[in-house]
Amino acid sequence: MSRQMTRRGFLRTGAASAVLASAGAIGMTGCGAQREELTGEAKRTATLCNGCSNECGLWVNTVGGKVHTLEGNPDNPKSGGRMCGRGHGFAQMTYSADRLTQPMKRMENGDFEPISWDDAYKEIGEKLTSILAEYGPEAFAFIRDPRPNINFYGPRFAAALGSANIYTHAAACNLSLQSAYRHTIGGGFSADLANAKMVMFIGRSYADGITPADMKLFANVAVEGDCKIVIVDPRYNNSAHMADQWVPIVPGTDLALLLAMSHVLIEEELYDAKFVKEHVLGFYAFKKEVESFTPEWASEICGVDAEVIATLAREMAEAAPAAVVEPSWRAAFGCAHANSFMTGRAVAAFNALLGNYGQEGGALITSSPSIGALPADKFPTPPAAQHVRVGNEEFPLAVQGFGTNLAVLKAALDGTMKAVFFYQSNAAKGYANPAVWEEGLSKVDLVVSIDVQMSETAMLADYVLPECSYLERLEAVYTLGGKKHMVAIRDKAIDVVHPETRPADQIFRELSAACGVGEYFDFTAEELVEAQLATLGLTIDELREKGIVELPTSDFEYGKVPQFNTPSGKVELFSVTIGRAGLSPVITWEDRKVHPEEGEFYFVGGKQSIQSHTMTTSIESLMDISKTYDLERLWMNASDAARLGIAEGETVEMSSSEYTDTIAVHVTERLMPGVSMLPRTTAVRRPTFRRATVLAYARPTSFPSTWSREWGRP
Ligand SMILES: Nc1nc2c(c(=O)[nH]1)N[C@H]1C(S)=C(S)[C@@H](COP(=O)(O)OP(=O)(O)OC[C@H]3O[C@@H](n4cnc5c(=O)[nH]c(N)nc54)[C@H](O)[C@@H]3O)O[C@H]1N2
Ligand SMILES: Nc1nc2c(c(=O)[nH]1)N[C@H]1C(S)=C(S)[C@@H](COP(=O)(O)OP(=O)(O)OC[C@H]3O[C@@H](n4cnc5c(=O)[nH]c(N)nc54)[C@H](O)[C@@H]3O)O[C@H]1N2
Ligand code: SF4
Ligand SMILES: [Mo]
Repeated sequence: MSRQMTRRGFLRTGAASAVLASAGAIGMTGCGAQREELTGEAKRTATLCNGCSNECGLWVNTVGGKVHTLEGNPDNPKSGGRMCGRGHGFAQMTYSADRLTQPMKRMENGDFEPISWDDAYKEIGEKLTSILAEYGPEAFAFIRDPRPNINFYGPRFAAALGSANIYTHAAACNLSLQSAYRHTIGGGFSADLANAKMVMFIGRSYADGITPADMKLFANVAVEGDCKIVIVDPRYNNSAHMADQWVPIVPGTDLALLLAMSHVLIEEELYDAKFVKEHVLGFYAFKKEVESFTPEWASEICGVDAEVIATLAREMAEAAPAAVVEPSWRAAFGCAHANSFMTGRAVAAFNALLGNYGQEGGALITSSPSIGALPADKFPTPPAAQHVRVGNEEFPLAVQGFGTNLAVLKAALDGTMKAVFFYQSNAAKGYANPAVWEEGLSKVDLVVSIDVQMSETAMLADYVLPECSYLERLEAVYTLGGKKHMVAIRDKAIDVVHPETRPADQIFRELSAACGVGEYFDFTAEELVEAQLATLGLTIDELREKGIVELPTSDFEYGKVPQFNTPSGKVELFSVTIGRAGLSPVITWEDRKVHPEEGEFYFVGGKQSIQSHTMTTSIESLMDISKTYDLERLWMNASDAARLGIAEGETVEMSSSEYTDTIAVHVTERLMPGVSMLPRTTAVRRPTFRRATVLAYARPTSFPSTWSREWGRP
C-alpha cells in the first residue's frame, strides 16, 4: 500500500505536468522561421480542430485576420478546454509552404502542372460522365475520412451520380471492431471510466492515441481515484505509467485472454445471471464453447500467466457492474488481425457477463442527435442508387456506414473500378500495403484527390484539387452523441491565405455542375448550416457565439439497460447473421493469421503522441519534437538486443513480406521479448516533403513548384 501511495504521489506531479503541457494556448504564427508581430483587430472564432478524428472544440484567436493562438473550448466534451500538441501543430498547415495552392494535373510524363479550376472541373466532368456512361455508376467510388461535412457532401455526390460506392478509411482503422460490436450489441459503446472501480484497456492507450478530455480524465482517475486500471499491451505504453497493472500479451492473442476470463466467470458462477437470462442470446452455446478455454490453455497462447488471467476475471466480477473492458480503437483489434472481429465480439460478451451495460462505471450505449429533414426544394435528395455497393456481397458484416475500402482496391486491381475520388484520405501511404494501392490506382482511369497538401495519394492522382485549410472554411454542423446530445460548429476564422484554394462545399457545388448534377448542390455552406440548425430549433448566431450548444434530446439514464439494436434485441453471443455470412455463429477461438518463424519478431504499431497518421509529417515543429526525443526508433526488448548484439541507437535492417528498410533501434524493457514495435509515422518516409524526417535518401532541398511522380517512390 505504501508503495502504491508513493507511486500515486509521484504521479500526481507527473500527470499534472502532462496535462499542463497540453493546456492553454501557444503562439502560432510565431512558430517556424518567420516570427511576425501581428497588429490589427482581435477576434475570436469557434471552430473544431482537424488534427485528428476527435474534432476537439476550439477557439481561434486572430489578430488582423491572421491566426494568433488556439485554445480548447471548455464547453466541448471532447477537448474539455484543452488541445493536444498535434492540434496546435497541425493548425500551422494553414501557413505552411507545403500547402497545395492551386489545382494540379498529372501530365503524360508523370509530372504535375497547374491547371485552372474551370479546366479541371471541365476535364474531370467529361471523363467521369463518359466513364459512367460506358461502365455504369458501379465503376465509380468515393473514399473519405468520415467527418460530418464530407459525410454530407460525399455520399450526396456519389448518389447524385447514381453510385452506391461510398467508403470511409475504416478498413484501415476500426472496421473489424465496430462491425463486431454492431452484430453483438447493436453498435459501439464507451467505458464509464469516471465512475468505474476497475477498467481493462486492451491495446488502447489514452496517452498515445490522444483525445484530450479522455486523457485528462484518465490522469485524474489514475492519480486521485480508487479505480484499478489494467493495461493489456505487448508494450508498457505511455498510459501504463499511470496504471495499476501492466499485462504484457502476445500481439493478436487478446481473444484467448478474453475467452479464458469468460471461462472463469462462468465456471465459478461469477457472472450476472439475471442480466444473462434477460438480455443475452446464445449463453449456453457460448458456455459450452468456452468450457475448454481454461486460463492454462490461454496462457500457452497469449503468454499471460494462468493465475493472472483467473485473478483478473475474479477482480472484474468483484467490481462489477462498475467494471468494464474498454472498447479499444485500432491497434489491438480494430483491423489488425484475422481474429479482430471475433476479439471484438468477445469483449462485448465479457462485458455482458459482468452485466455492466448501462450501469454506472460500466459499458454505456448512448444515442446521437439527428438533424431533421431539410426543405426538399432547396436540398433535393438524389434518388437511391440502383446497384449494390461493391464489396457488400463479399463483406456483408461490415458496418454499412463505413463500407470497406479494400473492395475498391480489389476492383481497381481487377480493372473494374474506373474512377476513384479521395477526400482527406491518404490511402496510398497511410492505409496498408502502399505498393498494392499504387498498383491498383495505376489501373484506374480517373483518380481525383482533394487535399491540402501533395500526399502520396495525390501523387498517384490525375487531378489534385486544393482545399483551403479548416481554419478558412465554414462546414455542415457537427452533432455529438453520448450522455449529452450536442451540436458544434466549424466556422471560418480567417480568409483564405491562398486565393486558389477552395472549401469542400464550393468544390462539390462546382464539380457537380460540371458533372451535370448541379441541382443537388445549389446552396452555400451558410444556407446548409442554417437549414440544418433550423431543424434543431437553433440559429447560426447562437452557435457562433458559444461554439457548442446542448440539445434536450438525450434520454440517457444510469441503471437503464439499453436497447440492443440486434435482430433479437439482446446481446448476441450466438448470431444467425454472422453464421449466414460463413463465420462461426457462436463466439469462439480463432488464431491470428501469422506467427513469427525462428529468428523473426512479432511486429506491432502504436501512435506517436505528437503525430497524426501521415498528415502531420510535413509540420516542422511536430517533426522536431519526434526527432529531439528520438520517437522514431524501432523498439526491441533488451534481451533480444543482447542476443543479437544490437546497441541502443544502432541502425538495423528490418524486413517483412511487404517491405525492407533500415532504422535505428530503441533498446528497452518496456516491450515483451520477441515483439518489435514501430511508432506510427516513422514508416512515413516522404521525399516529396521538404520537412519530412527519417529520410534515408536524398530529397529536394527546395520545394518544387511542380511534382514528379518519381519523387513519390523511395
Ligand atoms: N497521437 C495520436 N493520437 C491519435 C491518432 C493519431 O494519429 N495520433 N489517431 C486517432 C485515431 S484515428 C485512432 S483510430 C486512435 C487509435 O488509438 P489506439 O488504438 O489506442 O492507438 P495505438 O497507439 O495505435 O495503439 C494502442 C496500443 O496498442 C498496442 N498494441 C498493438 N497491437 C496489439 C495487440 O495485438 N494486442 C494488444 N493488447 N495491444 C496491442 C500498441 O503497443 C499500443 O500501445 O488514436 C486517435 N488518436
Ligand atoms: N502503419 C499504420 N497505418 C495506419 C495506422 C497506424 O497506426 N499504423 N492508423 C490507421 C488509422 S487509425 C487511420 S484512422 C488511418 C488514417 O488514414 P487517413 O485518413 O488517410 O489519414 P492521413 O494519413 O493522415 O491522411 C489524411 C490526408 O488528409 C489531408 N488533409 C488534412 N486536412 C485536410 C483538409 O482540411 N481537407 C482535405 N481535403 N484534406 C485534408 C492530409 O493532408 C492527408 O493527406 O490510417 C491507418 N493506417
Ligand atoms: S485530439 Fe488533438 S489533434 Fe485531435 S482534434 Fe483534439 S486537439 Fe486536434
Ligand atoms: Mo483511426
